[in-house]
Amino acid sequence: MRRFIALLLCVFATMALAEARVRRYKWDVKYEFKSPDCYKKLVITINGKSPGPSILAQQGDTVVVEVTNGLVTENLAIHWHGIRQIGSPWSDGTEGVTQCPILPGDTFTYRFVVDRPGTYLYHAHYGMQRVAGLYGSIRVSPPDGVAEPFAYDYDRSIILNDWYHKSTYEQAVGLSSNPFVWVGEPESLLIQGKGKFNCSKLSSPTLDPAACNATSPECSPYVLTVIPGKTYRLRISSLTSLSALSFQIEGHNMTIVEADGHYVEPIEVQNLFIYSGETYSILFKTDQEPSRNYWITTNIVGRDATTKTPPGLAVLNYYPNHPKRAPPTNAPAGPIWNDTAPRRAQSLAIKARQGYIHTPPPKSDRVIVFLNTQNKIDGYVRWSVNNVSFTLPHTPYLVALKDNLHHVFDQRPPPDLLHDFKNYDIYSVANNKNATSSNAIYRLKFNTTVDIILQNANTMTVNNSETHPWHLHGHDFWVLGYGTGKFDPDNDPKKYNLANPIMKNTVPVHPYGWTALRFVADNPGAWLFHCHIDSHFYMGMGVVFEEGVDRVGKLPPEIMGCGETKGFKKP
Ligand SMILES: *[C@@H]1O[C@H](CO)[C@@H](O)[C@H](O)[C@H]1NC(C)=O
Ligand SMILES: *[C@@H]1O[C@H](CO)[C@@H](O)[C@H](O)[C@H]1NC(C)=O
Ligand SMILES: *[C@@H]1O[C@H](CO)[C@@H](O)[C@H](O)[C@H]1NC(C)=O
Ligand SMILES: *[C@@H]1O[C@H](CO)[C@@H](O)[C@H](O)[C@H]1NC(C)=O
Ligand SMILES: *[C@@H]1O[C@H](CO)[C@@H](O)[C@H](O)[C@H]1NC(C)=O
Ligand SMILES: *[C@@H]1O[C@H](CO)[C@@H](O)[C@H](O)[C@H]1NC(C)=O
Ligand SMILES: *[C@@H]1O[C@H](CO)[C@@H](O)[C@H](O)[C@H]1NC(C)=O
Ligand SMILES: *[C@@H]1O[C@H](CO)[C@@H](O)[C@H](O)[C@H]1NC(C)=O
Ligand SMILES: [Cu+2]
Repeated sequence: MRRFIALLLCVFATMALAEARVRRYKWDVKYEFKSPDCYKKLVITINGKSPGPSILAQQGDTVVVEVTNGLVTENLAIHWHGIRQIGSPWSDGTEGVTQCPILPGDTFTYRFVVDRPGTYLYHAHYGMQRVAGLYGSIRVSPPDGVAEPFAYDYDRSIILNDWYHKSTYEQAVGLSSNPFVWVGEPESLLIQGKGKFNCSKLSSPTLDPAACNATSPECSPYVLTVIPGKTYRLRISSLTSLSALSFQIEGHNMTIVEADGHYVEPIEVQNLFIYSGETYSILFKTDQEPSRNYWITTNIVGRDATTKTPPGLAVLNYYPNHPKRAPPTNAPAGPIWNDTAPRRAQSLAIKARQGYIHTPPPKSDRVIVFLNTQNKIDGYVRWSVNNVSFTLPHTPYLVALKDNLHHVFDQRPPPDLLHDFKNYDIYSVANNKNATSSNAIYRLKFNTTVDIILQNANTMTVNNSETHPWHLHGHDFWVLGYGTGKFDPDNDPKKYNLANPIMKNTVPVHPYGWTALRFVADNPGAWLFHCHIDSHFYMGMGVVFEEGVDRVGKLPPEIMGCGETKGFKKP
């Protein structure tokens, strides 16, 4: 009897926990020598790992992450990518927008609710710190008893990344120097933190023979072991600092079923294109010849890296074959890097799944057209949006807005549309390369519907336009359409997909094209919207939206301590 009561209590306790669980994490962030692609360099780790620990939670849970900055000589901030931070805008982890940086030696606690099931990410959001390896995944499962619209036997996650041997500092200093020093193509591609750089390529022999060790277990390929005859859900995310990627599993087609936390009307692909900041779930069946292993491969698209960056390789290991046994074939080649047609086709094909469609408001209250250009300011190369290259103020916007510190950032609103947008030739290098830099922001009327048109254009190089993955903090947006060429404000909106648009938090604007988004400004706070290419954002490719800041609750003092914030950090 007593045992029965104990069992009952146990059951009740589990039920209560399932309702509103708190997931606590304690993270020590520090630099360590690591060799993720065989080349040894300083990498930022969380509890000794890069990628860091995965956050596993259920819809409605509260995630509490106590972060201690052990970087000694470097500030820190961590962003929870895809989590909207409803009611907790100060936990978005965007240094300069929602908080002061976490100083070396300090501990900061992020606390937020994961309100939707799906695949999300976290990564550093201070300067170009993400490049140094601080990133990981967040997996939110649906509530108990809520079924997903597809079935699978196993659930796995991988993050794709590009990897540089230059430090974050070398990259950042080069980008902000005159003459400009571009970061170049990455040395390798990592699949779940593992890649392979050809050590023989090092031009000068290093004094330390361990500096690049081709047999280091740290850079043995990532192995995904599978059981034949099963269906796998594979969550694939990209946190590249520059590269757009293609992803293939040799001999296996993939069915896309989720994008950025939203169910997708299933589409079968042999190749998945993925941009920095995006997450996808695909299903694949282990229905191929089981006596061998297969390649999993990722390649750079959109930039000519063919002679510079080798493909990223991992192994699909059919149990019980040996996980180290190399597949008997060559890895499948990636798609042609400069063929944008299949990439546009994938973007257009992704629609919300029937039965899971959130219908967008039929009309918007405001339309903002963002012309993406590369410019020079006083001789320095920058990226601009509507001729404004973004800079962060010393006082985070959230604090400045809430405390009415009007003097800490430019109060003049940046333009919704360039006055000469109609005449702007997106195919030629702009005659006037000058732009202005500013920390001005877009203030949105609370609860209004806003359309954003991302308009791509030529860079400062003749016949060149790049792909930019734009990421919005604090919201998901509807993707209403993609187009080639110049956006036509009179006719293109008539072609918007208002029936079953996918909702996302990151979306590409393709070369010489446009992408139209819609969102409702109903999340009080200050939210960054930026190109997810680290170097592009660092060079000014971003904007900030404010909405309903008067509705934001009392700011926690822990986010203060820089610029003109009045609060002090707790002792
Ligand atoms: C590694 O680089 C060396 C020197 O460039 C080259 O000879 C060799 O073929 C490369 N190995 C591989 C596996 O690419
Ligand atoms: C390279 O790594 C292997 C495997 O860990 C190790 O046995 C070897 O000593 C390393 N070589 C050097 C030069 O450190
Ligand atoms: C994958 O799909 C292609 C068509 O898109 C088809 O030709 C091929 O047979 C499929 N492969 C497998 C393993 O199902
Ligand atoms: C890709 O680039 C090659 C030259 O590098 C060119 O011959 C080819 O026409 C280009 N293809 C596309 C689709 O632009
Ligand atoms: C561009 O900026 C430079 C430096 O501020 C200035 O000297 C030059 O006149 C500007 N050019 C144009 C076309 O505005
Ligand atoms: C961009 O800014 C420069 C300098 O502020 C200005 O002269 C130019 O007219 C602007 N260009 C456009 C397209 O608005
Ligand atoms: C936001 O707007 C919607 C539709 O116009 C309305 O139903 C809702 O009450 C508004 N919410 C707030 C908080 O004002
Ligand atoms: C740029 O593209 C145009 C049109 O395709 C072509 O006529 C021109 O020769 C190209 N210029 C260069 C420098 O490649
Ligand atoms: Cu960009």
